[in-house]
Amino acid sequence: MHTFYNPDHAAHSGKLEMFRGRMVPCHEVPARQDHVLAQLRAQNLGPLQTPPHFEEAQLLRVHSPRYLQFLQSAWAQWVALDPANAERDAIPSVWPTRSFRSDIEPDNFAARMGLYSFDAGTPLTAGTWQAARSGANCALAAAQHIVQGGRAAFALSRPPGHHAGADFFGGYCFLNNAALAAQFLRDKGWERVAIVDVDYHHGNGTQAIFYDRADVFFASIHGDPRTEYPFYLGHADERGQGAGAGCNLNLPLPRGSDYARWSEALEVALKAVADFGAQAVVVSLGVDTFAGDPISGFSLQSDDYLRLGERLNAIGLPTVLVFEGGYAVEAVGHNVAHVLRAFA
Ligand code: Q9C
Ligand code: ZN
Repeated sequence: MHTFYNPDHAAHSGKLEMFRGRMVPCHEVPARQDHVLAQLRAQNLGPLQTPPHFEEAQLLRVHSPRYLQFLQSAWAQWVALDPANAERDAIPSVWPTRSFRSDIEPDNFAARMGLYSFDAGTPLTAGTWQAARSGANCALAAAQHIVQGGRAAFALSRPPGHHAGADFFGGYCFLNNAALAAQFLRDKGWERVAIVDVDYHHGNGTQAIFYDRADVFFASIHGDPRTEYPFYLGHADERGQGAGAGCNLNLPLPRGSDYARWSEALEVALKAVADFGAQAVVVSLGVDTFAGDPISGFSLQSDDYLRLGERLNAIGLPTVLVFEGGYAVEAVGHNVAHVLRAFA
């Protein structure tokens, strides 16, 4: 498996996230990617490369101009408010919920943070833009790799992406790497692309980006949003709208689900992908479905990731795998390596 890893990922290293009225250490830490890279090296799982630079125009295929403008200038504006801010991350604390306007971009920095986000668990740091930008390059490079005839490629992107929408961050995500990869494939002439999201959490950002489109199918297996983050999207009755009706498939499962139950949902998702007639697949590969994950509720075992890799390979389509969540930091390396090893 050809892997594109993010050389700049550690530039994004949030300090604290809001949890039950306190600030606690961030779960989404640089060591996550370091452990994956170490395992890929130790197990000789194929060539490892840093990605080339892709034009901003490629990001604009998925994200709005004003959101990208905000993200890349946010840290400088945060520090301009108070030089002492250089020592603390920027975290939103006010949001426009129902009945508020989102068409007018406020001048106030905190207000703009809230306009472009949906939780207080995703700190924006000095290096967030640099890291997210290079992470997106990884996803685009992996997509380019299969466009050029490769069977599969892995984007070891960090920070993750699937909670980020066209114009918002949250859930530790800023740029939607999987969506960027899928859109890249579309732009290179692949007519029908499927995204299979196996992260523990529903990929609300990816779903929203493609919800009214017939050319990109989105299937997701995740903790039931009635009890699990991101709570407000990911129900089974969300099937797509307009031209995209029927092109969205959510398979929520209860906390505690094991591989026997989870893999039944995987079969349903892969059957739908085949029925859709996908020509390529993008996998949002979160391994926070692992039993040992500190913030999630499924009970997959390390060996189950071998089954997952075999099953994804058996689809037989060109495949881009994009790293998403997984917070049992050391096990993340082994579990991702299992998927890639079994795929290859
Ligand atoms: N305070 C991904 O796996 N926080 N994002 C949960 C704990 C958000 C997970 C609540 C979890 C986001 C990419
Ligand atoms: Zn997740």
